[in-house]
Amino acid sequence: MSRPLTIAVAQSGAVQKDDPRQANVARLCKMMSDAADQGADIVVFTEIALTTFFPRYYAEDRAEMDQWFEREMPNAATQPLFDLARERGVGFYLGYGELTPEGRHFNTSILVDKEARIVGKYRKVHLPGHDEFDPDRAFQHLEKRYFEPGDLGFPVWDTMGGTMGMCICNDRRWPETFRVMGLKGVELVMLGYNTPSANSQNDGETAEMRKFHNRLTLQAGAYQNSTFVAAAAKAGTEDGHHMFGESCIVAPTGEIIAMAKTEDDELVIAEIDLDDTAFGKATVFDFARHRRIEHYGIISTQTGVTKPSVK
Ligand code: ING
Repeated sequence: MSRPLTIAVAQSGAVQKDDPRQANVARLCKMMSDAADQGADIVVFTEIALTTFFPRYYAEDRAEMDQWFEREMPNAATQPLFDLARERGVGFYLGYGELTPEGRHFNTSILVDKEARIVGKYRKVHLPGHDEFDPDRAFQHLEKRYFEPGDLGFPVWDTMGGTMGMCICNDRRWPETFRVMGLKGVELVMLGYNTPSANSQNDGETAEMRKFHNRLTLQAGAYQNSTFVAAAAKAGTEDGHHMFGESCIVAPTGEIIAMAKTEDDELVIAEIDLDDTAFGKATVFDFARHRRIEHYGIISTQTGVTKPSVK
């Protein structure tokens, strides 16, 4: 018995501030069409795939940034992507800025099935950066200013032949992200990321170190929860700000089985077997047999560090 699935990670090259959404969606449609030609079942697009990474810009009036958000999904700009997905019978993950009818702002991703139905929504839980202009930083990273923390938790869905979950960018740096989905039996975690090559607070940190941390977090999340991970970068230079690529697909063993070679729009495709997640879940990461939750309490009851009082 096997459950083959062809995953296409669709890395995006740079999206400039003045690039119209329609042009950006046309690029995504081109990649979806090429992926479908190569037999893809699911295409994984990136975080904030429809626009430039706008949290790098400070606006005193937050309402000025609403131009970067989608008020409904699909909408006029993204309908062609949904139409193509239905026509080609391809599911997809798409990251974008969500502005709800109640006026709430989230860094959101959706999971769309092969009939172009939105089967799942995720809202980024771990927001990096800061909420006020920080003159000490080489550049701003204002996700805490423009988004609320996600309010949907880390759901997973049984769809397209497997148990699928989503996260977004900084979420991958927190093991809780993968473990919560692992405790729900996730077999494929899809995510997008927009990660600057430079550290705005530490110019000694190299791009190589930040690429290492990207691989480390994805490989650890995959291995420690015996799940596939498919991660799509927004890469290249946007308005002078470089973001690294290295979009990749990671096996439940933690091995990277495919990786992007460029910093442009690029498909990273792998034919996987979701049954390959079973051995790890039944042996080394058989959670029911091995975990000792009586010792884990503070992971979910304590936010920051409390040092033990000296005895
Ligand atoms: N970007 C970065 C990320 O988590 C970051 C921000 C980079 C935080 C490096 C910490 C270290 O990959 C987004 N969009 O979260």
